[in-house]
Amino acid sequence: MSVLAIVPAYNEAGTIADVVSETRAYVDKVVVIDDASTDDTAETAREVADGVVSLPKNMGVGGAVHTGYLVGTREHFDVVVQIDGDGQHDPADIPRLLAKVVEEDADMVIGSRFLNDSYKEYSLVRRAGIRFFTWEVNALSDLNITDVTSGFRAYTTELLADLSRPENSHWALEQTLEASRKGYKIVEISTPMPPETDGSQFDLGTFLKYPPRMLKTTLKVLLFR
Ligand SMILES: Nc1nc2c(ncn2[C@@H]2O[C@H](COP(=O)(O)OP(=O)(O)OP(=O)(O)O)[C@@H](O)[C@H]2O)c(=O)[nH]1
Ligand SMILES: [Mg+2]
Repeated sequence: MSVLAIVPAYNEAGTIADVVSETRAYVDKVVVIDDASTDDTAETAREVADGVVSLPKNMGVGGAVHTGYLVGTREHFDVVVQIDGDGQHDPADIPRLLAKVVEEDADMVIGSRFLNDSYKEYSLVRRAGIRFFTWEVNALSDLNITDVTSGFRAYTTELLADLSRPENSHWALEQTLEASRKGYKIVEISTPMPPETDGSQFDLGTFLKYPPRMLKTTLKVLLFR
């Protein structure tokens, strides 16, 4: 089984080298998707990664990971692992993600922070948001997952080739719902995931913008996919 790891990174110069070198131990190739970072992320990544795709402008996490999926499908890997460049995901958990693909024929494996105590370290607002999105996806599909917003995942490229281009926001909800409705097997494993201490993107403004954007994404999947 050939495995590509993709690492979305936006201004992660401080962590990207460690993430890449630790990830390399578990996969065949590591490609960093530099989302038009304004710091030294791209330069640092070029020293350690097997490949770096530098996007011409900032596309957001959805655009960055979708670029990585294209690398995986075009280079004919069997599986793509997605791991954040900020160090919140532990590369040592990658073998357990891959084991689900091999042993249980899963097409998507999600690393969940709700199957261990990590979630308790997140703010109540953030926890409520994640729980709500997860509830929504479970209600609209036959899934019973716990952490739909997790960015620590493994996929077969067969599934990735069948996914539509995601919105830049709510990519996780969108792709999970779409894959489930298309009949792919989606499972979770427990992965510790401490919250970002170095400035989170989540503030009250982000939280307020979520409901309308999420409704749009959900309706799109339900009506057109
Ligand atoms: N915030 C942000 N992250 C991006 C972007 N493009 C790629 N990324 C990367 O996508 C990954 C996930 O983004 P994070 O901002 O850490 O999202 P998160 O882990 O859900 O949220 P935090 O708990 O705040 O870290 C990180 O590796 C980022 O560097 C972008 O435009 N904005
Ligand atoms: Mg993060």
